Order: sequence, then structure tokens, then C-alpha cells
Amino acid sequence: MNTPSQTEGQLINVHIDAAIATVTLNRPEKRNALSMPFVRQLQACFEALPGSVRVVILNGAGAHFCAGLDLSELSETNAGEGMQHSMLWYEAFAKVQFGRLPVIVVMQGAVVGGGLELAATAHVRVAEDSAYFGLPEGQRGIFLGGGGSVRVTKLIGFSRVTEMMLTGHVLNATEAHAIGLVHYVTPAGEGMRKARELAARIATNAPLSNYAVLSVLPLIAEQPMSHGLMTEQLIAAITQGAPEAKERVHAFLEKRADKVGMAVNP
Ligand code: 1HE
Repeated sequence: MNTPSQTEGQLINVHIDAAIATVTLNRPEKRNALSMPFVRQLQACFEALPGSVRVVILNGAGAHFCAGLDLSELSETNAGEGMQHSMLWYEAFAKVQFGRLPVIVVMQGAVVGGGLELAATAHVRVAEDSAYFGLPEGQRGIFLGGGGSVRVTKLIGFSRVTEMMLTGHVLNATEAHAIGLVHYVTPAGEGMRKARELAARIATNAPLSNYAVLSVLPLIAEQPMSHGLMTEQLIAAITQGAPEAKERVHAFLEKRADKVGMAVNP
């Protein structure tokens, strides 16, 4: 099935091709700056993806993935409204990070401020070599407000986030790869090809394993060691007990399954 559809007005495009949904930020004239309607539509779009979808590719139309918060929204916002604003971003971003679907983000050009906060919600990050990463909140007189002080800090560490916010240091794609902020770097125009290849791979995993990676691994990462080991034991027991796991293990033992590294070349 190949079902192109324009949903959510002009801000988000969704294209579903069998098990893979491509969700495109579609406000290139404003460099995909995230206004409140945009964030709400992103949330609604993730909530509405049909059960047939197994993986999402998130990208941005135009030369830039996302220029962050729509700064025009800040001109009259008071403190209470600012907190409300963050809460709405948190709700929407939770749908991306903690929904049922693995999300691969493809980035080019600016991935800054709230754009980097959004990219940090994805599970796999692919950067074209034009991508650059910054946290210009200091320059704008504001602070991270879309969960980045938690998510980006978990990805690259407190010290790097501190330095980027204080100095306005912008990382290029190679630097971002070297510190683990992105998993893959591709030549210009190749990001989607790489993402589709990875998506096809992810879609063939046992759904229960993908569920454990998305929903249980983040909990384990937050738990003290003794709790984490118990949580791991429980989810490991449940996944290995599923009929699909038994069939996959037998397939390997009977030499019907790929060896490690045979089907993917990261
Ligand atoms: C915007 C925004 C925006 C562009 N909010 N309107 N984010 C930033 O501080 C990044 C600000 N943007 C930029 O530095 C540049 O726009 C870019 C480097 C991303 C791209 O430059 P360029 O030359 O391709 O585009 P441009 O001419 O600067 O922008 C094109 C239009 O998009 C222009 O509007 P126009 O009506 O004059 O055509 C820009 O005003 C508009 N535009 N970025 C509003 N961000 C939850 S807290 C998160 C906190 C943050 O995200 S702080 C970081 C904010």
C-alpha cells in the first residue's frame, strides 16, 4: 500500500508506505519553527497513526530540519503561560518518544533549540552532512523548555550541554556523530535512503522486543541497579516466552535465519 495523505492542515505531512510512516515537518518558509499549533498537530499525528504502521521516519521539509521554538510566540508570554507552554511540548514529545512506534529522525541544516529537543525524542538519529546542532537559548535570553535539559543532557552529558548553551558552540554532523548525538551521518540527500533501510530492518524485529526497547529500557535506565536488574529479568522472561521468540530461535538453530551482520551494514 502506498497512501500519500496531507493531514493536519499544512504543518505536518504524513505518508504511509506499508509498515513505514514518514512524518514531515512542513513549514519550510519558517525553517520548521515549532509554533503551538505545530506541536499540537505533531502530537495528533502520532496519536492517529494506524495500527499497520511499525516504524516512523520523522523529517523536515526544506533546507533545515527545525529552527526550534517559534520565537514570535514569546513576545507576550508570562511565566504561567510559559510553564503551560512547556507542558504541552512535553505531552507531544512523550507521544514521540514513549509511543508504541520506533522513530528514526532524518536531519539536515539547522537542528537547533527546540529542534534538537525534538530530535532527542527519536530513537535513531540520521544526520545528513549539512546538519548542525546548537542550543541558542542563551543568545535569545531564554532556556531549554521542550525537555532538552533532560533528554539532550542524557545523550551527550551535562558538561557539553552547559558549554553549548553558554558559548553558542554549534556542532557539525561529524562532531555530533563523534559524541554520540547522532548514530549515522550521510552525504547530502541520502538521509532518507538510510532511514528507510534502517526502518525496514526495525520493522522485521519481533514487536515484543521493540516494545521492550521503547518502553522498558528507558525505565531501567532510570532505576537503581538492583531494580533495573529485576525489571530486566522480568521483561527478558516475557519476551523469550513468546511463540515468536521460540520460532526465531529455532530458525537460527536450524540455519534458516540471518547471522549477525548479514542483513545490515550500519
Ligand atoms: C523563525 C525562526 C524561529 C526562522 N522562530 N521564526 N531558534 C533560534 O534561535 C533559531 C533562529 N533561526 C535562525 O537562526 C535562522 O532562521 C536559521 C539558521 C535556522 C535559518 O537561516 P535562514 O537564513 O535559512 O532563514 P531566515 O531568513 O533566518 O528565516 C526564514 C524565516 O523563518 C524568517 O521569517 P520571514 O517572515 O522574515 O521570512 C525567520 O524570521 C523565520 N524563522 N527561525 C520564528 N525559531 C521549547 S523551548 C525551545 C527554545 C528554542 O528553541 S530557542 C531557539 C530558537
